[in-house]
Amino acid sequence: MSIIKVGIIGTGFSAKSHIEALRRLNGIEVAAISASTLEKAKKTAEQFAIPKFYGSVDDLIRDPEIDVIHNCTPNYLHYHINKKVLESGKHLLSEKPLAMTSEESRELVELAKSKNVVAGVCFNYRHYPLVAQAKELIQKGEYGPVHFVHGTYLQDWLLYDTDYNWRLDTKRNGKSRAIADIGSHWCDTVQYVLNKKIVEVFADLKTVHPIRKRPIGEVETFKSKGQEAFEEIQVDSEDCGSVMVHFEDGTHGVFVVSQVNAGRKNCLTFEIAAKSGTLYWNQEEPNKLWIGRRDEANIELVRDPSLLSAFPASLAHYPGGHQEGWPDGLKNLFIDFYQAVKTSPNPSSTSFATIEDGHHIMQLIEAILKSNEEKRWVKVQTGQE
Ligand code: SOE
Repeated sequence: MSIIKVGIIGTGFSAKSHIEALRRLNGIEVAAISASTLEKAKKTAEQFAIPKFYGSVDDLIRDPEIDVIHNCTPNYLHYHINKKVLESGKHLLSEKPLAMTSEESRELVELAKSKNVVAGVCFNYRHYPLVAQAKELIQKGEYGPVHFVHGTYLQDWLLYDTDYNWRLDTKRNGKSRAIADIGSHWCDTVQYVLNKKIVEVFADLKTVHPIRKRPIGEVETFKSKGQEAFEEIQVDSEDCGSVMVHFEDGTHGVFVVSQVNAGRKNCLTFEIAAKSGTLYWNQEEPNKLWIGRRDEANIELVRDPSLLSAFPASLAHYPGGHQEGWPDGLKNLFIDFYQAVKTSPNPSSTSFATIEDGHHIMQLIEAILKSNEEKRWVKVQTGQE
C-alpha cells in the first residue's frame, strides 16, 4: 500500500475533525466522502477539496480505491454502516458508540475477526502524551499500587432547555446520552491508564430538562440556534449523573458526568491515588500532569517529548513548549491506527481503542443504565458474553 486512501462517511463536527487530522498525516489521502444526500456530500467535498463525493454509503464502500473508512455518522447509523464496511473487507475506524446495543457490537467484533481487518473506535483521549506518561508511571508501579480513582467529564453545551441536537433524540442517539457520549471517554481513558477493566457499577443519573424546546431544523453538536421557532419534546436520556465503579483488581473509583455544568466546556479529568503519589490530568490543560506527594513537594510534569519516556520525540510532531490540543490527540490516534493498517494483517501498534474495547464500553453503558434503573450494583458483562 503506497498512499492509503480514506473515505469519510458524514459531514458533521466529527467528520470535519477527522478530515483535518488526517490531512496532517503523511501517506494518507482523504479520497472520498459520502453523506445522506449528494448535495450535502458535494458541499463538504468542495469545502475541503475532497476529490470524490457520494450520496450513498454503499457507493462509497463499493469504491475500489478506498482502503479505510471512517464512520462519522449519528449513533443510530453506526452499527449498520460498520457492518457493511467490515463485510466489504475494508479497514474501519468508527466514531463511538460502535452500535446501539452490545448484541450488535458483539456481532461486529466477530465479523472484524473473520475478515482480519483493522477495526478501531475513536476514543481519542488515550492519545495525549501525558496520558501515555501517566499510564507508564502506573504500569511501572512508580508510585505503588492504586488505592482510589475519581474524575469528571463535564460540559455545558446542553445547559439550557433551548439547547438541542440529535443526541437528545433517543431514536438517533440511543438510550444513554451523557454517559454514552462523554462518560464512555472517561471510562476508556482511565481503563487504558490503569490497564484494568471496570467490572461492576452503581449509577445515579438525572435528566435535568425532561422537556426541551427543539428548534425547527437541524442543529450541529456544540452549536446553539438562539430564539427561533421551536417545538417542545420529551427527553428521556440523562443530562448528568454519578457512577461508582469497581475495577477488575478490586480498585474502587467514582466519576461524574454532566452536559449542563455552566462554564465547563470539555472538562475530562482523572485523579489516580496510588500508595506514594497521586496523578491528576485535565483535558483542558492537557500538557501538564500533576503528581501529588505527601512528604515531598508536588511535581508538575510538562509535555516535553525529549524528557517523556512514554511519548518520546520520535512520536511527537512538536517539541516541548509548543502546546498540543484536542486536534493533536485525534491526529495521534490516527498515527497509531494507520501504523496498524500499514502493518496489517499483523498490526504492530495497538494503543488505539480496538473494536473489542468498543464492545466492552457498550456492555459497560448497559450495566450503568441497568444499575440506575434498579438502584443497585450491577456486574458488567465481559468479553464475548
Ligand atoms: C459532544 O459531547 C462531544 O463532541 C462528544 O461527542 C465527543 O466524543 C467529545 O470528545 C467532545 O464532545
